[in-house]
Amino acid sequence: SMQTSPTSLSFEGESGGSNPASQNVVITNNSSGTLNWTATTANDWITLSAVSGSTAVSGNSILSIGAGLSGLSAGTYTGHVTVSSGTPAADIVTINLTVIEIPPLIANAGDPYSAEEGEAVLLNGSSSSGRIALYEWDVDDDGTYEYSTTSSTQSHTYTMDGTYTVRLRISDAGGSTAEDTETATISDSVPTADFTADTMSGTGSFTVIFTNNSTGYDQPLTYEWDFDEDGIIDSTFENPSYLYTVSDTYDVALTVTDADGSIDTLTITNYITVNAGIPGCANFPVKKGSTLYTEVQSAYNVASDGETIETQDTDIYEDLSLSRDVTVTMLGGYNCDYTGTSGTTTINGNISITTGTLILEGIVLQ
Ligand SMILES: [Ca+2]
Ligand SMILES: [Ca+2]
Ligand SMILES: [Ca+2]
Ligand SMILES: [Ca+2]
Repeated sequence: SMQTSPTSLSFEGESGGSNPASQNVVITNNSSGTLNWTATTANDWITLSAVSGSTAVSGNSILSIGAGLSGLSAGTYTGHVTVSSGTPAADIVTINLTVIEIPPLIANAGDPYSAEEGEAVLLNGSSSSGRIALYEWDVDDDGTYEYSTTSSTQSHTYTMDGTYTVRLRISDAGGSTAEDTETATISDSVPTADFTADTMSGTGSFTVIFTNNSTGYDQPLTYEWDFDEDGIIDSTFENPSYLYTVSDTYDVALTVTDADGSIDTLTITNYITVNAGIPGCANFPVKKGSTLYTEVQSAYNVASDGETIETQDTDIYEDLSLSRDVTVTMLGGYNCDYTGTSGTTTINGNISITTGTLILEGIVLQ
């Protein structure tokens, strides 16, 4: 007798797509003579590798069965293959075919995008549908696609503010395409003003060195400093220094402007405190000849060889750089009007001498 196995096969494919792989049935000869068989089907979408064959005693033959999708719309189909050996018994192989509708190719470039220049935007084409093989993004709709990817999302960073049209083009494996556009609104970045000072309080007169810590995307930044809260700009340097001479507390304000005109201002109230030198004294703790100075360095710079610099009985916060070929005497501890001495002067700071001579009396170096 003859045996055909299996007795049913199932196929699946996409409408208009490529045919599914063929599957085999095995025809086994269990009789005592050569088996001559025929294979027939009434279904024109079923293909057979052979319509007849001979199978030796105890041997078997392979019949390959396929399903052709051409012309078939989406749905389920059932057909049959009849394997007959001429004897009354015939084997029936049931063929099941499911044809899936291919979803149409529809591009969706996502929802409106918004970000600040310099920030990454995640372009999202995941709401597109169809058998998508490729996503291409033209981030500024100039006809040149910046990205080509199999992923439905793509990160992009706009370097300039503005309103852009983003175009998504999707393709399937067969080369069909669909497109969609979306708007990307990219805002201008604003700088952040920030600064510190090397010292925030002192006595008499002293110099404060300010350090800019502002940040901004639109470089370069420009700087406007007001050290004494009078509304008048005192410096446009990035890291300026300022000599305070009048006892008071001072707000310090830094306004930064970025390359395309965005502005930020930081005002730190009561940032710098200047304490009076000797109570009741004007803040001129240094005197040379008949001239009063707020700083030792200023007096030294114009001192002649053999001259004397007088300083008041107070703390002076100052670094000194002595590099002139002169011998200068510094006398400390003077009272308000320099009519006599009442103590010592304390110099808080570094003194470097590269040439010349400095003679100190009544001076304490901290
Ligand atoms: Ca482009
Ligand atoms: Ca900008
Ligand atoms: Ca800006
Ligand atoms: Ca000012």
